[in-house]
Amino acid sequence: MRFKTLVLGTLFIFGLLLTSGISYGYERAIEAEMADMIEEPMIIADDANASGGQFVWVEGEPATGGGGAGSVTFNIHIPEPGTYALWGKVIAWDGNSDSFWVNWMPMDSDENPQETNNTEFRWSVAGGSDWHWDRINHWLNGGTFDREWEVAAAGDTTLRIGVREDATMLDVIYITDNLSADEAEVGPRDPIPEDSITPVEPQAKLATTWAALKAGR
Ligand SMILES: [Ca+2]
Ligand SMILES: [Ca+2]
Repeated sequence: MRFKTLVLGTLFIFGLLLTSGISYGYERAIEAEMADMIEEPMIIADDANASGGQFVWVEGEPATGGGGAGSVTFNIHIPEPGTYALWGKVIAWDGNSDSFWVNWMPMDSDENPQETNNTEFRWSVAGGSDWHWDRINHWLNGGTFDREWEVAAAGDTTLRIGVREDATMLDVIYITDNLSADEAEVGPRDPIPEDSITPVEPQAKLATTWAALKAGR
């Protein structure tokens, strides 16, 4: 009886080791509208179908051209070194509203692709007029490939998503160390309370408060 318990216990511990050895299993979702910095003309807009009821974009008709100004920036603490992928929950109506610039520092160079046009940071967003998930890729001149980032040490990182074409919509960013290209296997998801250890106010509310304060002077 004791032997059987010992064997079962040992098997259980081996099982735990195997499971934890495959992957650290880090994942986190962040509302786009919760960005630490929103640079105009990128703005927060309402949509009942968006996670949290809000998303970010440069407002306008998708076929008007333009773009290249505005961004959202996220300060993200990564607790474990590892290799990470990013997914975005997006809407891209057409070929004139289906790209962003993405650089994640310190893994990427801290340049402004809106000025350098460095295709290394060009994200070709999968088309679709309903909210859908798209693995962040780089759209190089020779083809489009899923991106991954090697985080050498735990610590603070800065993710910047810059506007390339107006009207491309971003609802949620999902960070994972599951590098599968299969959406069903990765299971990108909307934020849950556990994602925000320190809850933050949406930027729109901060802006409203600030405007109200100024008006009240
Ligand atoms: Ca395009
Ligand atoms: Ca959202």
